[in-house]
Amino acid sequence: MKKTGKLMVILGLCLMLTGCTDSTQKSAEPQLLLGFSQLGSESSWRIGNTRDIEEKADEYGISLMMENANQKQENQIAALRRFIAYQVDVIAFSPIVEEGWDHVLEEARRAGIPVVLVDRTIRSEKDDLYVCLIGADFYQEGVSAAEYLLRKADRLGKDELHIVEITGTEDSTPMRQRHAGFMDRIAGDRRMQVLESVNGDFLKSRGAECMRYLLEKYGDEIDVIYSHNDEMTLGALPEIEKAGFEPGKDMVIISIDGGQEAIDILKAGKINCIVECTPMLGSTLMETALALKAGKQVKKETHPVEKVFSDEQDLSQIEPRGY
Ligand code: GZL
Repeated sequence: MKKTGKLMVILGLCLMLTGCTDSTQKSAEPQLLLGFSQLGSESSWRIGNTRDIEEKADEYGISLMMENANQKQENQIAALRRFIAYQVDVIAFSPIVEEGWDHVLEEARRAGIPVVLVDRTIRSEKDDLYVCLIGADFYQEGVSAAEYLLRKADRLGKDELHIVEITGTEDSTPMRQRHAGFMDRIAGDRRMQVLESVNGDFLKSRGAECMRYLLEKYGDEIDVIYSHNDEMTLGALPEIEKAGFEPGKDMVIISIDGGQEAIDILKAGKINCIVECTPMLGSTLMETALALKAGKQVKKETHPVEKVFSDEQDLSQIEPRGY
């Protein structure tokens, strides 16, 4: 074999080893630059949501600018302005609260950058500030929580159930709609007596504080705790036990999200019902961003299908949760 032939074989082998000849290699050029403002890291749900978005951006070959606002709206607004200045192809964000976005979203509209809402929505007089919403139907989650309680009340044969509610972040979409769905569904059922709603801001530490306050004020009068997310529920449970009560038995515990830690506690019988709220929104977000980049129409709202896990079922079949 001539020298040049040998040289070509060696070169080819080197290229193979470095993967430079890998025909399945992702395109060097990202298909799209996506700016995402994440509201914080307040819960396992949120951390799972961030991880899923990052993983799916990589999978779809999308260049992602991810900024964490650490629970502050002003940080989200600043991030959106940076994405506009950077002239990203698409902006996506999970608005921590529903109001206060008009100015910055007007700026995005004037810059010709489409905006996708992920997880939570906004309230505005204007209806052209964002292209679409990808996220749960929180009102239905509240309804599902209430429907579980109505079935539980039938099974318990109680004439009256005293309910305390630990709500998520004030003025956020999940807080407003999980409250409304639950209260609307129990309205008219004379057995259901709501003692008090307190704000736990979706945080574990605040869930514990709220539970201590409610136990000091109402004690064994409490029959039901309706908590807007697992993080606050995980904070509340030790306080219930410290006060000498058995969660899941002395008090009915209803939670929302469905992360692994809470599901394991549901299986142990200390939580009675968890309404699923999936954080796995990354694939839908990437497909939507690519469609927008290609000038295609997208659906105004996309709600993931969500389950209800409770002590009415065989819980051994629940798949690993991934968050
Ligand atoms: C719901 C999401 C909520 C979760 C909480 O989609 O916005 O925020 O239920 C999280 O765990 O903090």
